[in-house]
Amino acid sequence: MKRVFILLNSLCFYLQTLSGQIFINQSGYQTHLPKFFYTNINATSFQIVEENSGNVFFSGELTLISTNDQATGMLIKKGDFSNFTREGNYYIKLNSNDTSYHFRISSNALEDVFKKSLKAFYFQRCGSQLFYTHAGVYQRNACHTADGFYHSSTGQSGYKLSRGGWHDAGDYGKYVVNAGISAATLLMAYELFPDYFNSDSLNIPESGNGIPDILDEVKYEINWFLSMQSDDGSVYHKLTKEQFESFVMPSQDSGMRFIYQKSSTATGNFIAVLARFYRLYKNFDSSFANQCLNAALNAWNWLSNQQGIVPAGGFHNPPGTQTGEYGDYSDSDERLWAAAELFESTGDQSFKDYFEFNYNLGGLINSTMNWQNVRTLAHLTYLFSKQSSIDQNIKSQLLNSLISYSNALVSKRNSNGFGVSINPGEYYWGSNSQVLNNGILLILTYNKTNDNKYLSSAIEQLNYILGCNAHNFSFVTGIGKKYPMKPHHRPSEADGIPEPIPGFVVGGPNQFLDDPILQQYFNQNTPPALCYIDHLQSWASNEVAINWNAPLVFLSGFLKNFFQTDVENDNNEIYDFELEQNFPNPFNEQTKIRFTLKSKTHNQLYKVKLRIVNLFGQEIFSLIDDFRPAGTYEVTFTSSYYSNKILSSGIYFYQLTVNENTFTKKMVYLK
Ligand code: 9MR
Ligand code: ZN
Repeated sequence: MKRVFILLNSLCFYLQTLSGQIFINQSGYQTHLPKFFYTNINATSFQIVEENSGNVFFSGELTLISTNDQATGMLIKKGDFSNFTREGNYYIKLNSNDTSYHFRISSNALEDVFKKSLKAFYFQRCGSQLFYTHAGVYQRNACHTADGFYHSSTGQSGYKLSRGGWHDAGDYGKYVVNAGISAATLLMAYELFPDYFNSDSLNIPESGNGIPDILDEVKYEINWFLSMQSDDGSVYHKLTKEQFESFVMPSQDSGMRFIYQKSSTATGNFIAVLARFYRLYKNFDSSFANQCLNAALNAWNWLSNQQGIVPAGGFHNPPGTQTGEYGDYSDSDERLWAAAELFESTGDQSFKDYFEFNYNLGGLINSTMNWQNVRTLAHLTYLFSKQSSIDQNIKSQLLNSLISYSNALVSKRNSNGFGVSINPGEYYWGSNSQVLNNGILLILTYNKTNDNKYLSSAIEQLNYILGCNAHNFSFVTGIGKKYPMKPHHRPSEADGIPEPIPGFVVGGPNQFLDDPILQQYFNQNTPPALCYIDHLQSWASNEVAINWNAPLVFLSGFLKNFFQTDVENDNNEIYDFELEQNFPNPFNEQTKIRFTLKSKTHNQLYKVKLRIVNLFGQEIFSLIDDFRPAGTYEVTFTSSYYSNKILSSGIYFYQLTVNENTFTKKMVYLK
């Protein structure tokens, strides 16, 4: 009887997933970014209908992606309305008359997910009270202020004060390895795109202190990191209980919490994060920053004296401990990463030598970063290095490897339903974080190449997380129409508030069925991407974790911010020159750019620059760079004229600088 019930249950779940649907980014679409949706309905065309008026503003054809997508077993078609940029509220209607959820097109479509996913780190804070002003209904008491006791396996006894930092995930443990990649991913976002991540008004306790909130939030973790260092420079692996806590509020969680053995992987992570934090924080508070650098250098001294991985064979939970392990077989990637960050922060030759001697031992960029493998983070730091002594040859090898790795991601995106960049076989515990980290790599490749296929592929990774997936489900709490209501997150459950704490991405589909709930609902024949359930006890598909949220912050923050509408200004009145909209626009091959210099004094010469830049403000073409007298000028821009550069379809800007003033207008190139 029970068996039948279970079978029926999973069948219903399966059928529910497969009925005819339209899959959209439920958070909405940024006005000027490419826009895609998917459907498993065998229609041929679609319309974009305005919510209030019922008017049709756009129509297009659907493209068949697969009649039997391997990851989902579904027929999947794709719609593209990238060229539709009218802001408002809409829904999609197919020629079969099926309709989608309503959604918005707006320059703020991703703002909510960005802010909430960053604020989620604040909600993970351990050791201090969360007040109503910042936490609202999710206010709570301070927790775990008396940590922690040395576990007997350390060979030490007694107590070491270690307070603060973020709870790792749905549990209340704190693990240096996983904290490392989480903090580093947030720091990377800020370091590479400071203008997009410098908000100081997230409403955390430090907001308004003149330091970007993302750095304040990471600093909260850094203080805990510092407390996990031992006198010899090494770093303890984790601070947890022996068993996972029950579903109580953190302040109600009692029992002994232990500091476990030191490990070389934790130490390598510690060095990398503290070194990176030092260079980003030194302009705000040099004495604290120096403390971080010194801690990193002490840790390096210890690490470089260890021949192999510590403890031998890698960290393992001692008998009697069942909390997270974050075990690893190799620490060579952590060591490489530590050296890369120390080099970038100090310019010191010895770190450069270490990196250059070891950088290609495990290949170049050939994997997506995750808590166990941070080699790619080491490579990215060197690739984006600002040190002048950098070896250009190594840099270009790294760039080439990034491009070819991203090319492989783009082909996965093209061949899989929903544009997702993972194949069947890759839906393991935390698969959503690999999707998001792939998105970061695609953004970085776009940044280096200006090729729009990387940008649109990155966007599809976020779309997948926010609703373009077989579950027609936003995997982020509090975002979209349908999202996890029962995440495996102790405070979200124990607070008695039905609505989970917002801004957390859950681990997502897990074809390896690593928990009893997944095993109850699915089996080996379930298509991989369907192995997800919004169930409190499905910790292997429905838990939250700091290392999964960090790439969500990166991707949503980047995509929300990188198209800055405020670069377009009305320049007719105050200035003595005028820049007109290019014509035609959008253009194919050729467009004309006109501007006028209105002379006030006879014989005045203006210093004039006219250039075309990409979305990052990087110059692609220089059209004029000299002195000009007053008059009206018309420049014809021919895309193919610049035979040495391939211009891909997309949004560009043309910028006119006259003496000290720069004006920018947007233009769209459609091949
Ligand atoms: O994210 C981790 C995943 O890659 C591992 O397969 C899994 C089992 O070891 O552990 C995950 O991390 C969990 C950690 O061990 C304890 N806190 C919750 C983490 C997320 O589920
Ligand atoms: Zn706590």
